[in-house]
Amino acid sequence: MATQTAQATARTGGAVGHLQVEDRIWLLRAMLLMRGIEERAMTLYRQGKVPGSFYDGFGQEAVSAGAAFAMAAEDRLCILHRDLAAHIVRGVTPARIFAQYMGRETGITAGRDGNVHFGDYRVGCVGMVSMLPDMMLVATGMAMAFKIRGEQRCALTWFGDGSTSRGDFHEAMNWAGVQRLPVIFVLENNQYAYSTPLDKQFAVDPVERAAGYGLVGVTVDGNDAEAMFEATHDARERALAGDGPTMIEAVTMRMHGHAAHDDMKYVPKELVEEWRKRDPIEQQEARLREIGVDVDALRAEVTEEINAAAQEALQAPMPDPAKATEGVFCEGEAEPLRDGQAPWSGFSGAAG
Ligand SMILES: Cc1ncc(C[n+]2csc(CCOP(=O)(O)OP(=O)(O)O)c2C)c(N)n1
Ligand SMILES: [Mg+2]
Repeated sequence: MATQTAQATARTGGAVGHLQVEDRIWLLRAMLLMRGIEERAMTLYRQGKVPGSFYDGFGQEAVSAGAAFAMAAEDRLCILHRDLAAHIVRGVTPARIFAQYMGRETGITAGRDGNVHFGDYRVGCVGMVSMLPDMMLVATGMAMAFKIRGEQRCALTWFGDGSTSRGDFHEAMNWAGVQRLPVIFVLENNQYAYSTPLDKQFAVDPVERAAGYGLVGVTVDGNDAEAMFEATHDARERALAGDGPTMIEAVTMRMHGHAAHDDMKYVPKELVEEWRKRDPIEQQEARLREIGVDVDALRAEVTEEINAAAQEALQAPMPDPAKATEGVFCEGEAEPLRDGQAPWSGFSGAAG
């Protein structure tokens, strides 16, 4: 079976690929928003304003920003716990994200869940469940529906290296391969599943598993947003052409603990320092500075947006406890996922 392993090369100056300058700025913007929102949310968590725990994707921003950016409005996304930039790319506002974290009425789940389990169906996203990697099966199911209905659409889900040890991973890959479904599996290989390093998880290079199910497998520098975009764009083209699913292994590093409570003592400091030099935001900034983009102005704009959004969410009401059981089960006609108005610069038009 066709297996394609491509080590992504750094793209500079816009010489390679489909992205226009404004797209490349949008990618940086989405990553800056993700990092800024998560940093602020961690502070709010420490101040007791975010209940539960707090998970972030510091250092992994390129994986969700780049992949989500390649998907069209009519595509469907299952977004996981380190993929905030995907929500941002789909058009979920920072104020709604902060409100979600703080359990406010104006959050995506209106106070019913916190930092991880949410997805705005209005913009084509399915909220994740905790059992990993069940969203692979959900994405596979959606792709099956697209195939049966003869629709030109694609589903995508992210999942971690830890997920590959579960049966659901193999079931989803197998069915997607057998049916040649229009689905993209983004394996976010961040070196650890909680405290378990890669060499205790699998005995092979994980991308090689794609071939075992008849899928194309691609390894990408997960800290390069543009490489992530290009790999996802190619995978989507294959899917829409009827050439079946792709597994993209995005190689990156979990730079923080598993969640706010974890000091990650088990991770060698040198490893973290090594990856710090490959920060995805710094890489994208350097490229854009090289072509004359005012990155400092963009940073200032993003900071201002985050400040305003946090204030707005802090002033939002808490949900009414009397309504806690509403919206749990479907009442009346089920509302289908919608396409939304993703604010990115129209790249998907070129792809479609
Ligand atoms: C089936 C299942 N087992 C255990 C957990 C608890 N858990 C949540 S995240 C996580 C680590 C997952 O690691 P990985 O898949 O590599 O994703 P990462 O957190 O590194 O992004 C674990 C064990 C779970 N959510 N689901
Ligand atoms: Mg992991």
